[in-house]
Amino acid sequence: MSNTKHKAFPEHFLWGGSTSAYQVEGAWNEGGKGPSVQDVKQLPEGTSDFKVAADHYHHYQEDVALMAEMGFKSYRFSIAWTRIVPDGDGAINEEGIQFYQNLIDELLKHQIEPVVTVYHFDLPAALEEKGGWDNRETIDAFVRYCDILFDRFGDKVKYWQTINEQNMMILSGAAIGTGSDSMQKTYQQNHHMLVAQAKAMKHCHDKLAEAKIGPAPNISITYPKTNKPEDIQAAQCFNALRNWLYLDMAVYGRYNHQAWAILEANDALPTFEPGDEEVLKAGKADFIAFNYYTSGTVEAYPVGEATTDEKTADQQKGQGIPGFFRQVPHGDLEKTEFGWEIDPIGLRITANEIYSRYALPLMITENGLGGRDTFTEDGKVHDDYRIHYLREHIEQMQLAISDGVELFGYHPWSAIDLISTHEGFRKRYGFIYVNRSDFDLKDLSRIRKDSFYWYKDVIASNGENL
Ligand code: BGP
Repeated sequence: MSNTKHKAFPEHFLWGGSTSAYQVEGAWNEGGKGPSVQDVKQLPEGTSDFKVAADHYHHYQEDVALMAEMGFKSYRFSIAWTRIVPDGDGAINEEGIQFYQNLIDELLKHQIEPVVTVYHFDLPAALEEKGGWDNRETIDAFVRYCDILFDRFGDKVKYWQTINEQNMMILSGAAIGTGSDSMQKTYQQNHHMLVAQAKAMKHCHDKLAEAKIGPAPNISITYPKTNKPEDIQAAQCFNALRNWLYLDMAVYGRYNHQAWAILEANDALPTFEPGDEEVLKAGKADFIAFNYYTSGTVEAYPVGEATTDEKTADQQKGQGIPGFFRQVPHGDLEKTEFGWEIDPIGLRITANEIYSRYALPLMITENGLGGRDTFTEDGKVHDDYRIHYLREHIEQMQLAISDGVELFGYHPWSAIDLISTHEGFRKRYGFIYVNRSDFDLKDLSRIRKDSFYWYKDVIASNGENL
């Protein structure tokens, strides 16, 4: 039990919710949109595709009205690169620009602050065909796309995030539909994304004096399995590779030394082109957005020892590099029905750790519980398990604030039901139920879950009534 003196949430705390374009919008080939890697990827059998999703593209006004009813102060969503530039680096699609103008205007009409992610797993398929992030030309295409967004939406959008969960794209490409088989190639792609991000942050600052921009990685503290020094050292390594590599770069413009050593030992060092070092140094984050679902646990992984990892395409499990670390179950934590460990205190620890290292304001851009919700005969969705999960995380968030962490926003995943990265529509996260299943689109009507009413009260009381 913590003895910390509770402080209230700051007066203008951004209570909101989160989504991403390809998981919520649908209309995958409408309005001039080009295909993204998510539209063309091979899906595991029995999993729905992203073509209709929650059909937010056609329901955005109704959805924003529901967010307003919950009292959202902010909404974190992503813009689909392929709506703005359908082939990634060619002509601008004015219809796509118009869609986001309408969405942003709708939000502002309800006094909801737009928090925009530029790129959330949905690289244009046309760029992937030209080598994707292997190809340095993708850096230029990304920066041009960002410039278009800054020019067109910069008068209305203050908060920007560059790349959602770049660390998960690199570590768990199989779950997300990104990445490559070779470790060196993967970290070369990573390097190109880091260069692209640094350039985008610089352009944002040059163009928009008032804007704030930062990265949006998934940051979770990793625990050692035991207090043996070998396990503690393994945890330090995984934290470096999974977490600090991305934040050291976004804040200090340099590679984390331990992450670099791990890459070196695995012949996976990225090649720098002349000028990269200066570019990386010049890109400065104004704040850190991070996604947190659970913590991780690792143990030492002696070279030559047979692997015991769970082989899985799930972004929260199964990481291991011989000689450094291997991920193992925590052992004492409860799990969601999809097998993700639940660790609210880990959120407080993570927030404190980030703030100690970087001393920048923090915003939580994802946190939530995926479950198979049931639409019951009384026309409701009784998702008390979600309320329980969110309540415990909000309590820890408040404790982190009481510890002195500058935390200014919370955006649970997800504002509304949408398609999971690799588990289809059956794994739901929203406050708003969308009436469809994996393969039956039904009427796509919106139903307020029990968590909707609960969160409304949390927001109205600025976090007092949990
Ligand atoms: C994060 C992603 C989201 C999202 C969420 C839940 O990794 O940024 O896009 O979907 O995790 O994951 P999943 O859908 O796999 O349950």
